[in-house]
Amino acid sequence: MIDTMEKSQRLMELEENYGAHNYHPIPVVLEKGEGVFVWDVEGKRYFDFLSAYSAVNQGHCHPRIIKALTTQAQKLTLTSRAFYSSLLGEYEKYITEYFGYDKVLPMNTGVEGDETALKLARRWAYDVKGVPENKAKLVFAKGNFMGRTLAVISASTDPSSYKGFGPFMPGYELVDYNNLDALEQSIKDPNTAAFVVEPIQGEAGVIVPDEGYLKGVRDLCTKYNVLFIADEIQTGLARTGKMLACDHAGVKPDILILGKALSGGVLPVSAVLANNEIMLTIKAGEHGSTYGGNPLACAVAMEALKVLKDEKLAENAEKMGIIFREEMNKLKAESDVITTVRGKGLLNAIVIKEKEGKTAWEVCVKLAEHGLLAKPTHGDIIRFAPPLVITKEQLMECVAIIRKVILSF
Ligand code: IF1
Repeated sequence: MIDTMEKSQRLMELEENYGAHNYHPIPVVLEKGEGVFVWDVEGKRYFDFLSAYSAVNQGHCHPRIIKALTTQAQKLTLTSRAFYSSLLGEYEKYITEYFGYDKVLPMNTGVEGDETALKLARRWAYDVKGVPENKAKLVFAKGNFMGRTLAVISASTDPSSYKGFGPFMPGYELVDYNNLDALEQSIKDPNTAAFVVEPIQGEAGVIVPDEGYLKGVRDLCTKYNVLFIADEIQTGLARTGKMLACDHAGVKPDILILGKALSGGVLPVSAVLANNEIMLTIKAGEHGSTYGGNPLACAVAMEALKVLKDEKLAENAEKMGIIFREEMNKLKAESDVITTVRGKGLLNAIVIKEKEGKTAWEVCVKLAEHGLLAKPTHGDIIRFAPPLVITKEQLMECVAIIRKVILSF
């Protein structure tokens, strides 16, 4: 036992000594994953309730997605966009029909998807809406999280994202999330290109807006000829109980950004979807990426999308989410450690009340000891987002673990 614990210790020290210190992980060293489970280097098994921040919605190492990956990897992995490839067009047809848009622009990481959408919005504002050069305004909701590049941290209200990285991008305006009056005040400015919003704010702590908010956003954006851009990188792809979180409200964004689970956690694949009026404003040579739309990504993304539908993962997320929140609310009634339970589908969070100096971090460390991995955000919030393939029996086992840990505080 001591011998094996030493293995974890040694590997954590390696990261500490040779890696940048831009993360503070839970002290668990993982080496294998399958479905809802991951195993550490000592062979201990855990339920994964983070799912790599919702990138492994389809479950770890999904056999169909891995097969698509390995088959394609032996054939052709990268051509660059200097040439056509045999899979790109097929993938583009598949994903645009899947989500109902004219065109897709393939990128890799989520933040590149966001950057692409911002560039498209500015270009559309100049070429289509007629905004004077360099005057386009982009509007964001406070509490947003879109990743780590300078363009998106320029819109952040979280000091841990932006502090010490200025100067920031001009032409931005921030409005309160979930506030339609504030949005209208901002976007009625005729120079407004777009409003960018997460349908449910993830990093902010799984903040679900009021019923009617997204419908209101859609209507206001239409009224003022402003693009409605939805960042569904975390909320999309069945996570919240529908294919897209916007589907709950029955609204369609002008630009849809996807990432994370678009590859089932296999490699970075993101996509920006829009209709021709917007997408065709960017011409050859004006935007791109070496790896964007590579054959490997095309093969994997198509299979990852097929798995979501074939395995009815949105339906399962919806059902399991209802049970999970019900159980967490029961627990909340029994323990004053939990102050709030919220979420949609299998994107959920509980808020932990600090008790005798015990914090959400310590709850997560104890959960890990009991075989369940989750990570705190903003000090007192714990996000619970298991792979969507979780069964009711597994979910109830996890509820029992969470119960035991919470009641021990
Ligand atoms: C990290 C949180 C999740 C995102 C939305 C774009 C991106 C993300 C809505 C960028 C990324 C991540 C990245 C991860 C932590 C994380 C996160 F805790 F910050 F809030 F998922 F819950 N839009 N989210 O959530 O995508 O460029 O990273 O592929 O370690 O920074 P990316």
